[in-house]
Amino acid sequence: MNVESKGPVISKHGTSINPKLLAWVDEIARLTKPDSIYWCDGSQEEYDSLCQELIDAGAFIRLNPEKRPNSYLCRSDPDDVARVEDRTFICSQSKADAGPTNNWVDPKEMKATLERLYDGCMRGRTLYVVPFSMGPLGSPIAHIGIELTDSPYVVVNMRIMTRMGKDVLDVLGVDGEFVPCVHSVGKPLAPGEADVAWPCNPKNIYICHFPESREIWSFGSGYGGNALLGKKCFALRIASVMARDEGWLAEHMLIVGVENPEGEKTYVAAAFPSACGKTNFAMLVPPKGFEGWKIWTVGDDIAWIKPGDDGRLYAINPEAGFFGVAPGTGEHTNHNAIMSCRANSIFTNVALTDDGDIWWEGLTEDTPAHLIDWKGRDWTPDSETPAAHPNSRFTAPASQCPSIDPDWENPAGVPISAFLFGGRLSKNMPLVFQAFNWTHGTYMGATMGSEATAAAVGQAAIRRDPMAMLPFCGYNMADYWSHWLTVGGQVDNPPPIFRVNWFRKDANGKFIWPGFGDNMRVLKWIVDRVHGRAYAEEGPLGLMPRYEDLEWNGLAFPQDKFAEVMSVDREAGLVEARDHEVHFEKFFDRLPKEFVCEREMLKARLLRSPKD
Ligand code: O2Y
Ligand code: MN
Repeated sequence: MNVESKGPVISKHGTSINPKLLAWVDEIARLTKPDSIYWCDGSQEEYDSLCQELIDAGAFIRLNPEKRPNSYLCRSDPDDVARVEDRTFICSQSKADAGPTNNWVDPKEMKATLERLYDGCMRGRTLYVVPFSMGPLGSPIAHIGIELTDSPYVVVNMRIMTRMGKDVLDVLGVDGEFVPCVHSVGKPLAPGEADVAWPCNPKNIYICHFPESREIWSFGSGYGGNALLGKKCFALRIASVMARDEGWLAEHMLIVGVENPEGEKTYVAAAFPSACGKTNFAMLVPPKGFEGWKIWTVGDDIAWIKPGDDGRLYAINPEAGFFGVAPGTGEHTNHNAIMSCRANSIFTNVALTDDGDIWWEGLTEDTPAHLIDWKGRDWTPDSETPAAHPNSRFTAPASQCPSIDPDWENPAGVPISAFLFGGRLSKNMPLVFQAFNWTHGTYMGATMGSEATAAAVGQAAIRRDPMAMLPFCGYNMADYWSHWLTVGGQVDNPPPIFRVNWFRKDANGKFIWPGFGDNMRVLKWIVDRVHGRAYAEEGPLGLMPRYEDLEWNGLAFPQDKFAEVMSVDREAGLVEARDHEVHFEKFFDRLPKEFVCEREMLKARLLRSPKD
């Protein structure tokens, strides 16, 4: 193995003096047999040099610097375009600890499979050592990971998505702890074999997590959450296990600060399943009638939340960038996201314009007359396939977001005053209500559902996605709910929990609520509840605002429409409550006993006539 032949700057072991790290890199290099090893320092020069290498390899296209400075387009293999949940494994010692919602494989068996797969898998390639911090460097809430990868695409994306480079090794020191993350595209090169632009091994993908040893091993995919191991693999699956063991929460939540005209700021964390406008909500622009209000973005996807000494919960965004879904993101729908990727960004699987910029469905009102689509083919508005892949992405520095919160890198985190759970439900679920208490709120999160694709005409299929963590909880989901109950009991005054639903439809199938910026009206009521300034009346599902409790300045939204978007159908509610039983069945005796009580109380409230 040659340690000094490839890469822009080669050093044998970077600046690390951590014997555990040095021994582990050595062990993985012996197994994977790369041609060279390169320790990333995280500098701009290194980033530029790797991007140039990716251009030379045909993987990157430099975008027009006048339109999109220091930015690149990348096209993945068409068979490697998204996270693969059916190839994601939780390899805990006991199957019951992974729980009924995770794919489980015995850790010894999986290690044997991985050793076979990884043996020589980096031949002909460079092994990059990527030290990264999830969270501001040195923050007491942050944690360090080291990713060993044979993908330069991963390295440059990790530099945007995390705090990456030699500063991390300084914080790690001689005996600091790190989460070891091994990644390979799974495509070794024989001597003299020419590489492809996007090497991968899509028929042999394994995204493996070992909760007890806190290790991540990913093989076969170079894309997104499969390969940028700081994100879903570390910050959610492994971190959820760390959080359980250490008394904190690792959540699939955005974090926003709501500032009113008096300058009072209230931080809120919110969980939404995919396709519910999570990024738009994280970067919300207040509507007409909310002059003087401001929404500040702390994070768009993940929150690490720890109890502080003052009995409150404090959150950081462990990431440093956005890996945002491109289609549907436009100037009118999300100005802040568009500004975030105006420069210094990487675009994966979007279309290329004739003047060297990027385009995707929903970016502009007018569709360009000609494009090169995400597969590199000529495209016109008459083409039958979309120009950008539906899961195409922009990787952009969070610091470029105009609404980024001044405290987004505060090592102490920001105090969380409310939790929101959302979902996409066209029927029965009101626009907003508040849980009666923490246990009830945890139950609301645990039973959260969202409509996926229509299973049949007029019939929506509801996928239960507790706390939007279904694919991301690294252990038994029922134990995770118990952990939520425990954390709630550990803080002085656990924040109130709210349920929101922007997607209710009327009898004609039209959305009742305008959504987007007008979600601010709901957020204001939530903030006012936090501060004891707003009224709520008791309903069967929770505490609900009346029409007069929301701010309507700037929006003509009649009272009868509000009644429709807030209505509770008691019969449908009972059907739903019975379905909670089905949802919980598979968790057997691990289900928190409190949930049985919550379900019975929900049924009792629904059965009681409003006049009783
Ligand atoms: O397909 C991928 O690998 C990206 S998935 C993703 C990216 C950013 C934020 N959230 C998600 C998600 O699946 O929740
Ligand atoms: Mn996500």
